[in-house]
Amino acid sequence: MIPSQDRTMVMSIVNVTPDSFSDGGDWYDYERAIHHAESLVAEGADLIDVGGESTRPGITRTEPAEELRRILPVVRALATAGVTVSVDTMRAEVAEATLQAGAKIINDVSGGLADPRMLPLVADHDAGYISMHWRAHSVTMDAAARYRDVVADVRDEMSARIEAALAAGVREENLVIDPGLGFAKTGAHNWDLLRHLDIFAALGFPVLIGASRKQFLGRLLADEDRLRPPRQRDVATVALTTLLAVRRIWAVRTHTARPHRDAIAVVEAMRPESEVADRG
Ligand code: PMM
Repeated sequence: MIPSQDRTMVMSIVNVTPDSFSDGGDWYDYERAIHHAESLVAEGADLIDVGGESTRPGITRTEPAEELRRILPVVRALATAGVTVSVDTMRAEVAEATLQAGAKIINDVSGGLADPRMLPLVADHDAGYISMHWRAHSVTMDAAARYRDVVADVRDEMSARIEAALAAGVREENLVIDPGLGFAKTGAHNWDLLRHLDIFAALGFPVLIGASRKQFLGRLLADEDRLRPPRQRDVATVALTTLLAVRRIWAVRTHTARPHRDAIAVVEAMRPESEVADRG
C-alpha cells in the first residue's frame, strides 16, 4: 500500500548518476548520496526517490549492472534507517534487487512498457507502483512528442497502462499515476497537461507530478535566448508545488524538500477548515 497524507507529500530526488540534467555528478558517490538523502528527510521529505539511470533527452542507456551498483547500497542504507524509498527504474531486475533491499515503491517512468517483466514482478512483491506516461526511450523521445490532442492522448495512453498494471495483478491501492512532464512532451504540452490535471485525477488514482527544474521552466524564465540554468528554477518549481497542493495532488517529485514542505504548509493553513489558521 502506498503511503498517503491529508496534504500533498514531497518525494525528493537522489540521482546517483554522473549525468542527470540538474544534479548529475553531485551524489554519484554513494556515501554522499546517503548523506544528501538524510538531509532531505531532515528537511521534511516524505519519500526519497533513488535513481541510477539518467533519462535526460537524447541520452543512451546505462547497463543494468552499473545501475544496480550505483543505487543498491543507497537503497539498503536508507531503508534500514526507516526512510520510505522509491526506486526510479525501468528494469525488473533492478526493481527486484532493490525491493529485496527494502524499497517500498517502484517508480517506472515507462509505465511497464520498457520491460515486460516489470508489472508481474511488482505484483508479486505487492509493492507500490508509479506508472508514468512514456512513449520511447530518451534517445528518441523528442521525436515521439506528437499528439492529436495532448491531454486526451496522454489520458488514453495512461488508462491503457493502468489496465495493464491491474491485469498483471498490481493492486489498485498500490498504484500511482504520473503524466510524465518532459517525456516525449514539449514545453507547451507540459503546460497543457498541468492546466488539465483534473482529467488525470478523474482516472481515480493518486497523481504524482515531476516538474522540478525541468526545461520548460528554464524556458519560461529565459533571459532573451538563454535558458535559466536548472538550479535557478527552484522558485518556479515551488510556485507549481503550491498550485498542485491546492488541488490536493498526492505528491510532487522535487530536488529540494524544505521549500516545498513550507509551501504545502501555507496551502493547508489557508484552507477554510484549517485549525492552524484559527490559532492566529
Ligand atoms: N522525471 C525524471 C525522472 N524520473 N519519475 C517520475 N515519476 N516523474 C517524473 O517526472 C520524472 C521521473 C527526470 O528528472 P530528473 O533527471 O531530475 O530525475
